[in-house]
Amino acid sequence: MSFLEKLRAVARRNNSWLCIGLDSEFPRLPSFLRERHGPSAVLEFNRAIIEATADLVCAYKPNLAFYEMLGPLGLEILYKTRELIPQEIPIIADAKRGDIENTARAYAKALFEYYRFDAVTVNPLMGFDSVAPFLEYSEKCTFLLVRTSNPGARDFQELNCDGKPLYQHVAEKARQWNTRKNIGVVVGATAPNELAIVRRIVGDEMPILVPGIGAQAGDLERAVKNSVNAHKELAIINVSRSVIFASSSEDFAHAARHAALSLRDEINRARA
Ligand code: NUP
Repeated sequence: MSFLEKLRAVARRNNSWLCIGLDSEFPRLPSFLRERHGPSAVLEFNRAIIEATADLVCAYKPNLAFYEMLGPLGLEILYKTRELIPQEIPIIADAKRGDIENTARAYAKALFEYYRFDAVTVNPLMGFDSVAPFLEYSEKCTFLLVRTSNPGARDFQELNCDGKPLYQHVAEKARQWNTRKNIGVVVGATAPNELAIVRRIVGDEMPILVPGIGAQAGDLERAVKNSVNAHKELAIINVSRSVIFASSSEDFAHAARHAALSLRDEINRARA
């Protein structure tokens, strides 16, 4: 089953285009969990968040940084978290890889074969040969950073190159390179105009991963309207901190569910 088939099946079943970012930064976890479990609290936290939200999402997206920061234990927790997520829900590894061809091949092997993630994020700055090893996995999806959500996105991505901003060239390459139908793009919710432009460039069959709602203050309604395709789908709206850290007390999982539920419904209202 391809990533797109898996994504659409879960999105339909859960009536959701919300992706929860499992950016479970140890120091931000509820103190009672940290005191009880030490660094392993990250796994217990993820378990509770996943159990409370698995019927409300179209995907989960752990950012590897929050696991790598704990050393080998963090990587073990990442692996175990992968096993806590019901098999039918796609997992996007936010890793932002990008390197020369043989190194990229090793990155792809690690993320797709060892961890068995369904999708990864890749920084395409180094060009086609740095992306190609990921694309050989036709059932997986490779999300290319096109226009990121952070303020520094303007430093390079909006530079005028041959009459248009660099991010538009990247979106065009994403479309050209998509011969196996396994590419997605990342565009921040904080850039709603650029989202609409990128959707026009990549067409209706490519998923757009949209981070920047909540803590980064992107406008949810505009982001959704501008990123969905003609069938009002394939916009994966990621929210991390404002869902998983909705409460820092004993009720944290319940609070995360409550936040996820209202985001899911808000996304659906914007799609309608
Ligand atoms: O442009 C991007 N912006 C962004 O925030 C591309 C990303 N991959 N991200 C990631 O999305 C970021 O690293 C974090 O994992 C998540 C956003 O988290 P939050 O702002 O919802 O907490």
